[in-house]
Amino acid sequence: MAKPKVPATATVAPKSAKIVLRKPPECTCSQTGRRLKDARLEELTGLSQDRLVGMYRRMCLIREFEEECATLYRSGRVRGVTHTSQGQEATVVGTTWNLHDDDYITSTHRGHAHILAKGGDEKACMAELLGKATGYCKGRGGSMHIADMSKGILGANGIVAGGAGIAVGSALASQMLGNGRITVCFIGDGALNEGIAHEVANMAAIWKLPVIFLVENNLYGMSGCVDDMLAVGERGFFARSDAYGIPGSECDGMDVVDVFMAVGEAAERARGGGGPSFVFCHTYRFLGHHVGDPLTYRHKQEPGLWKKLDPIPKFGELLVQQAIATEKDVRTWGEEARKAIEEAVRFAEESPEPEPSLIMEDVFA
Ligand SMILES: Cc1ncc(C[n+]2csc(CCOP(=O)(O)OP(=O)(O)O)c2C)c(N)n1
Ligand SMILES: [Mg+2]
Repeated sequence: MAKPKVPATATVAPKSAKIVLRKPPECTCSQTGRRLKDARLEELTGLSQDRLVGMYRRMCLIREFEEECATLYRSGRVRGVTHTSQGQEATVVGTTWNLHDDDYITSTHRGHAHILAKGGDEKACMAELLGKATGYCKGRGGSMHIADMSKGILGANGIVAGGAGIAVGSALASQMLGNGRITVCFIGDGALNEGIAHEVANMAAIWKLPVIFLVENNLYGMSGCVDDMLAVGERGFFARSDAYGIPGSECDGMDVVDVFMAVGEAAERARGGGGPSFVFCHTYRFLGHHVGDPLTYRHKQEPGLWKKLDPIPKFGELLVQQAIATEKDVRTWGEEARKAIEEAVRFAEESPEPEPSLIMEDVFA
């Protein structure tokens, strides 16, 4: 019997697919540039210079982690499938910088950045990717199963939109306990179309739960473009949030300050008993769906256009313009991030393999 023809990877576009060049939005929704004309960054954000610098350094750490992860995967040292998020750092860090240590996040299959941005440990993450006993899941879970309850990180998730159910459960628990903690649910543009996303958005709205649905609109869910996959189209997103009765806002996901401000409003609403919010961030993944994605569905010129908006140099320049840092500081912080990740790789590589006799440990079902 002839073998069925299957594509080498699920992200290969059919030959008939129309490839559209998706430019960054001409008229950006960012409010930050306008507001910054008359204000200092510290006044606008309420963040100290140290916290602003911390934002920049965390974005650098995440970028270096992801670059290293892709290298390790290509050399065969990380196995399985690896999803990286170069380009999305501002969306993630701008969000978590609004959170307290005891607030919660739920993550996705593209979760390294979420975990590191909520204070996760890069060494334990790297060791997990390399399957070592010192990893977050003792080397048994890999990148899509990292959680750290001590940091409010309720877990990465290989089930698209699976985190949404956990996030709403977490927000319900916080409401019942009256502990004042809020939960951010990171969710992709593609994941918005999963059944559970509709179900829990409705629950969050009727119970006024302290949860923020942070939509990372990176334009694609695997090879499917958001405009083809969202019946109301990318611009119709507000029709969706209105339909749930949940306030929605959008922001420039390539601008960490803009994200910080938009999520700040949503966090204030959640902390004040005002219930859930949707924040729709326009961002982009510079690489493919996973490392090794042949990218046949995306116009070749597209990443180059978006890379001009790279959130890391952009924020570095802003810190220099505002005299919060010198160009040398910015370079040094980048180098320090690289060294921290080199150190994490060294730690992971020198760590022991999991002990085979412990294979049944932590197995509950
Ligand atoms: C329930 C479920 N359906 C399908 C998949 C396969 N899958 C993995 S990632 C993905 C796309 C998700 O797209 P999006 O939510 O936009 O996240 P992004 O990859 O862009 O970060 C799909 C369909 C899955 N893992 N789980
Ligand atoms: Mg997506």
